[in-house]
Amino acid sequence: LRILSSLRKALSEDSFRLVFQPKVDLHNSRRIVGAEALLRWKDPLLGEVAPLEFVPLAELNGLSNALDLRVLKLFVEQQKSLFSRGVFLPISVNISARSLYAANFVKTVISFLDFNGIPTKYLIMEITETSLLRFSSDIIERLGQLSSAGIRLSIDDFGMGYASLLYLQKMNTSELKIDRSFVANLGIGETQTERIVQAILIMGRGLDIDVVAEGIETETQREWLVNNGCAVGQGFLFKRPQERKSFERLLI
Ligand code: G
Ligand code: G
Ligand code: MN
Ligand code: NA
Repeated sequence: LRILSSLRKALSEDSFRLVFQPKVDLHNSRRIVGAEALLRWKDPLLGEVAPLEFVPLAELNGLSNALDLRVLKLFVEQQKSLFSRGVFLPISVNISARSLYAANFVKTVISFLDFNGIPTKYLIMEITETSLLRFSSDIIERLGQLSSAGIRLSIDDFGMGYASLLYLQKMNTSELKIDRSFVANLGIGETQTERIVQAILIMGRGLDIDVVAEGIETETQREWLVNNGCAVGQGFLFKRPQERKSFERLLI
């Protein structure tokens, strides 16, 4: 309860920030091809609160829209700062599926980007696959509107849910992110996991959807992924999520 009232208060203040985990070319991991923005909240009283705590709390209390708009605002600030230095990089944000329940969310996002001069192709929205389970055709249509506007859609934690391939196509999904629980078991003789990941990579090629591996922690995993045709990944092997300043130093 105390967290909830602090969260309500925080949404009207400035105690949120984004950190950025680079997405890299798995053939040449010094090459940064994008980044995932991850929300951090430092409350004056509670200290650092983990997103695994406050994101579900926000969702249960009708605050996910406010939270997502806050994230988009921080995203825009970061992109403006990078653009002004000649760096143009697609950045992914995590969006709560619940935000899409609000009919005006799509319009709000598109006009907010437009107002701030951020071309839509520099925004990737990540939505978890498990949240897609509860999706109605309305929501799929809204996701389709986002992609029609040029915003790229990414299915996070792919492999953990049961996303319909039909939905993936209808929404015009750009990217699938292989859940890190799969990646953790690559290259160590776990043939079942390896076959699943191979199937995801083949499907991605067939449907023209980029496949990104997350949670890469070892060189063995990177090598396996490269040998099986996965071009992009992120994980502690390359970079941990970076504070804004150090993220910018990697790019400029
Ligand atoms: O960054 P960290 O590993 O602590 O993230 C934990 C979880 O919180 C991840 O699953 C991530 O998707 C989620 N998360 C991080 N930032 C955001 C955000 O800005 N919005 C939402 N909805 N979830 C986030
Ligand atoms: O669910 P989502 O993919 O949004 O989760 C992002 C979270 O994963 C971030 O909190 C980030 O800190 C974490 N993460 C990123 N790379 C790695 C990694 O290589 N290993 C582990 N264990 N966690 C990672
Ligand atoms: Mn994510
Ligand atoms: Na994930």
